[in-house]
Amino acid sequence: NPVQIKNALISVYYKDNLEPIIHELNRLGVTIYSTGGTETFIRNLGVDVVAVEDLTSYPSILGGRVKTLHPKIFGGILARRSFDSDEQQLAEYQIPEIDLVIVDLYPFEETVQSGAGQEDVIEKIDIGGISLIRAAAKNFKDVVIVASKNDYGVLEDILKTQDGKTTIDQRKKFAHKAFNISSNYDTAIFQYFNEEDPLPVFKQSIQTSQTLRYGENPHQKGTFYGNLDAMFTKLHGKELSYNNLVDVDAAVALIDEFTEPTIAILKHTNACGIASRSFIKEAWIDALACDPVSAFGGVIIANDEIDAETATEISKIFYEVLIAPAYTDEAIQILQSKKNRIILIRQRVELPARQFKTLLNGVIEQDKDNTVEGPAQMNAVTNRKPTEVELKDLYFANKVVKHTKSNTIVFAKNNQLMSSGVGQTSRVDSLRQAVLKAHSFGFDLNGAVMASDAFFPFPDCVELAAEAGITAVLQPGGSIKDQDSVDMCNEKNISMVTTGVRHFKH
Ligand code: 93A
Repeated sequence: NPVQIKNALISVYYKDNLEPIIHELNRLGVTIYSTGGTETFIRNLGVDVVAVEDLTSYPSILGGRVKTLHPKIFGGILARRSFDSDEQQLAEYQIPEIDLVIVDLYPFEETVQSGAGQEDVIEKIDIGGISLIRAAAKNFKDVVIVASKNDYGVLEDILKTQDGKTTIDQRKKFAHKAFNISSNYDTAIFQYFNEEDPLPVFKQSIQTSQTLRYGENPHQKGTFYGNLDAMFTKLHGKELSYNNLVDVDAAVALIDEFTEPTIAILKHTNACGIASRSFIKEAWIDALACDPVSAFGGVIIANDEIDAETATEISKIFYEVLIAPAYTDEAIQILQSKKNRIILIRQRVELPARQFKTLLNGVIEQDKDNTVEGPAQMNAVTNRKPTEVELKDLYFANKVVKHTKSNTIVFAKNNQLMSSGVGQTSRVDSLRQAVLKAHSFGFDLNGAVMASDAFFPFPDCVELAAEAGITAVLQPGGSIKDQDSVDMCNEKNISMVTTGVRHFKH
């Protein structure tokens, strides 16, 4: 049911870009009601405007704190056009139906960020404007609400192409945006007063949010709280989904462990391929070789510039998201020629040091696992000590194991992931899975190394690993049966280091 706009109420803080809308409304013969500064702005454009004071027969009082808060305004916005009783009351009290509301709120956040004092900040808590937004959005069946200067363009288009008529879908969409704006606005006010919050980083990050297409599955609603624009510049593709975000988070954490040119491919937060090489193209080729089947539809992350040659190679497979610190112009051209892929440039920003998860009737929070083991933690416990080459691979494998779902076993060789067993309910199952996977993709595990995220409860893991060709093992240690595993290594003449640091990832 298209609704024709006949009366509009306009009250905006920033007047820029309003002019074309005023001219359109004027062309359509719409009566415009407006508040002080906005009214002057419109009058100066040579367009007729009715002051809200003339409608309410009340002046703006208390230095502007009360200007639109009046039944003659709110009645005209909230009246249900399909209710005879509402219509009768409008007539009785001589209230005009207002079917378009344009509001741009007092800039509360900007004022806080400018370092203004409390008195100035308090004055920027918009009361009338936020009420206008809520009222108009509530009555979206009959009213159009434009709640931010960012939407003037959309409104202008509608006015131009639909001659002042709007559809219910359009009005509902505006209402949806309006409630997003009002909830963000109130969150910002809450955060300003919330002095006891011990989590300043999150306090900031939840001030902006974006509704996701859906949550983990299409029947689940989802929202991201935070400012993705501060972390990524999107060169191409649709919006990141809930699952993309989860994977991108895992990808960023993983890649930051590596300094030499490295590419990782992730599926469901686990690396299904990763390699460090002298050149990024080689890193890609060897990361993909690990498991080209799982790589399909994955999230790819690089820690070095993507050049044209690498872009050509990457474009041969279907992926969901590609993240890199930079791309050559030619690489961008190549990558953008493929549809349905999200391409992001990552900016380095400081990330929160703590993480949260809701569970039961509360929330748990903890420090992020920011520990990386160095030479001081590498404690060789077997007769045979790891060689230089094995030690290098153990460092590599340990970084991957840290970012893989428990229980996990990682096999690596020459700075390349061979395979991993992820998220199994027993460690020995993870190991079997890793052996099977490595063989199915043609890897020879002879001379490869193994890392485990937690200790071996029994010697079976090292026994099977040695039989598969593994020559060096890394694990935190700490089992009462540690010695059994050490003895097994000695029997098989392989080396083992314990680090004392467990890397569970549930
Ligand atoms: O101080 S208020 O909360 N009281 C009100 O009744 C009211 N009505 C609109 N602020 C109010 N507004 C806000 O005034 C609008 O949200 C807008 O930001 C601003 C526009 O004022 P002017 O037209 O005088 O420049």
